Amino acid sequence: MEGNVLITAEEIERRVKELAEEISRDYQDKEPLLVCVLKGGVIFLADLVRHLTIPVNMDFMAVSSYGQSTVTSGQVRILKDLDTSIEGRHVLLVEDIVDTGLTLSYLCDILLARDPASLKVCTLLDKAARRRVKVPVDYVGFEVPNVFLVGYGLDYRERYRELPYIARLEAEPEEE
Ligand code: PRP
Ligand code: 7HP
Repeated sequence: MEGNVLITAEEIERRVKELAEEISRDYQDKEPLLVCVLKGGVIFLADLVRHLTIPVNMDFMAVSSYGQSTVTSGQVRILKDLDTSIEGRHVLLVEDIVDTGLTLSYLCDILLARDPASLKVCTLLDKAARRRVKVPVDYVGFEVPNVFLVGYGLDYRERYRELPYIARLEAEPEEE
């Protein structure tokens, strides 16, 4: 995969630090709840929080839209809900990638119905060319082209999440 690197580990680290500085400024004295979307978002969250200079809480949600495929089914299922109530909380949703926007749109609807004090979205990668629904994204690490990516949390059939960089998947598979 090393020949297909799109974003290096050093570039990711630099950008994650910048995002953390921005978030720390914006959420001063708000003790936000960072909601991470498993599994892909976990690597980004883990690096992001270690550069924050404010206290935060964390909780996790798991949803599934892609299954074993590289194309979205358009259907989102909750596999694991939050442990905590978000009513009155400043919630920051942390994602690895926004692609069609279907997952995020569904998640925002669910979370907004629970009356948070605010809801914002932070994504490491934004594949805007593939967007099918309009979704608000407040913090973006990198805009990425319309190719299938792996690494730094992103998988293809549960592989490659552990790569420290983001790469284009070699021999992109046929759509299923
Ligand atoms: C990926 C990613 C986002 C979603 C984005 O999750 O982490 O949650 O797809 O795609 P969309 O904007 O087209 O909805 P996936 O369902 O692959 O689960 P994973 O994080 O466990 O790999
Ligand atoms: C989901 C996803 N997972 C891995 N690589 C990509 O490029 C992706 N887009 N949406």
